[in-house]
Amino acid sequence: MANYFNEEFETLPRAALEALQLKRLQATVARVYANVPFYKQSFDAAGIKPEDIRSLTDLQRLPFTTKQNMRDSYPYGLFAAPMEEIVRIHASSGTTGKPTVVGYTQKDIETWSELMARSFMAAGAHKGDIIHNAYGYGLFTGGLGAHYGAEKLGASVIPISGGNTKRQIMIMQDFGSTVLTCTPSYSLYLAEEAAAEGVDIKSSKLRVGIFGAEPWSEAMRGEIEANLGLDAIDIYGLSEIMGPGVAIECIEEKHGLHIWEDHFIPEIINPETGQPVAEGEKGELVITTITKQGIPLIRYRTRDITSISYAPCACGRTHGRIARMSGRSDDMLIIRGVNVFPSQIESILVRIEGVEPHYLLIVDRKDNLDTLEVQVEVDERIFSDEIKVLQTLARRIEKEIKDMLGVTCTVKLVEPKTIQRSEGKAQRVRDNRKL
Ligand code: DLL
Repeated sequence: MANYFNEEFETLPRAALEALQLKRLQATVARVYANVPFYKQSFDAAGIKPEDIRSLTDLQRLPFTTKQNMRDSYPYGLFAAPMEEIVRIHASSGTTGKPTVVGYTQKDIETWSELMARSFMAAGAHKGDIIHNAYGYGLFTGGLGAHYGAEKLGASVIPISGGNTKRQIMIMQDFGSTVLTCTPSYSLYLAEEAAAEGVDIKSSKLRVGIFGAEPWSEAMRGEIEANLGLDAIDIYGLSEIMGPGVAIECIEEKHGLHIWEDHFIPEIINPETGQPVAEGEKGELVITTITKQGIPLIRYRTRDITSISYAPCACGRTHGRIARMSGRSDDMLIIRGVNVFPSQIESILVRIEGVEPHYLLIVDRKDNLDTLEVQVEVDERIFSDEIKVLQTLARRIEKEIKDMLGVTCTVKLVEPKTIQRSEGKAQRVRDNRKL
């Protein structure tokens, strides 16, 4: 028998769950129509009124919401609650210079904490655990999201955040951490550093790892479990929808991530046509939030590729399961847990004198850490300059990218016309990571 944080809601029979979804959807649609001019305009343009939503399938009549829509209403335009009600603001990467901003009311923070607490329980964590939270604290939702959830669960949380790996290893051993939360790639890096320090992390008290915020694979799960000696659980989420804890695997099955359907309605669509695909078929995940107050989103295009299954699960939870994310329908990269769009790098490059708009991003993974090389053409004049001038320019670009995007890279300046031109869509990225 599984351990639930909220047994009633986690195991609601599907008919009751769907009835609850419809009620909450109707309330959300009415609220955004009344409070957010963007939704009023887009529903009016589609010729649909809140009263027209009479069944869950009517949801499909509503227009999608995209990251671009969020960008157009930067920073607070899509908020449905007055600023006095907003107690927290987070942000994630936008496609160009400006981030995507989200706001939470007190109630939103409570909901998020509960969903993270549920996620912890589903992953096999419980009160009494010592949770080593190495997700970054800050505008990124990982750190604080897991933190509040761990407290709600009643566990002891160590707010270690990211970085300073040697210290992490010491603290983990000395404090007796039983649960590790971080990106999957960082867990492997931790294991490797521990080994280099002569620490046998496998014989530590760690029992469960809750890993997400970037794509990983079954092969990586095997490697993490072998190197760290724990159960590795996949957790999914995105800032726009809430942060971590939108969906999680249960430890009983480790097969698909339960998406908390009493708060979110998932759809899987064909990213080209926008039409729903059949159960079990791959497509883009679209999520509608049905309890959020700060920034409810209707049919948000996550760009993440997965499939969904409503088959009963051994853990007893009735919420559908999404498959491990298998890619994205856009060009967003996740480099050491930081979301990066090539267009963001481009917008930095084009502002720099002497730099041509021809570039290539080479992503790799060395010793379990992501690396990014930015190759960019410079004009003839600069290229024939002294090496020192070129080096100074390269360092300057690296710094601007680090300052603006938070990602470390090496910049390689190349001769004009050396980056391959393409006849169709430019190939800006070479991702050599094998997950
Ligand atoms: O990454 C929230 C999060 C924090 C999730 C901690 C899990 C753990 P964002 O920074 O907005 O939010 O990035 C969201 O990251 O659309 C996916 O492309 C990717 N992503 C998140 N979790 C997974 C996962 C957080 N388990 C974007 N597998 C999403 C694959 C994931 N990709």
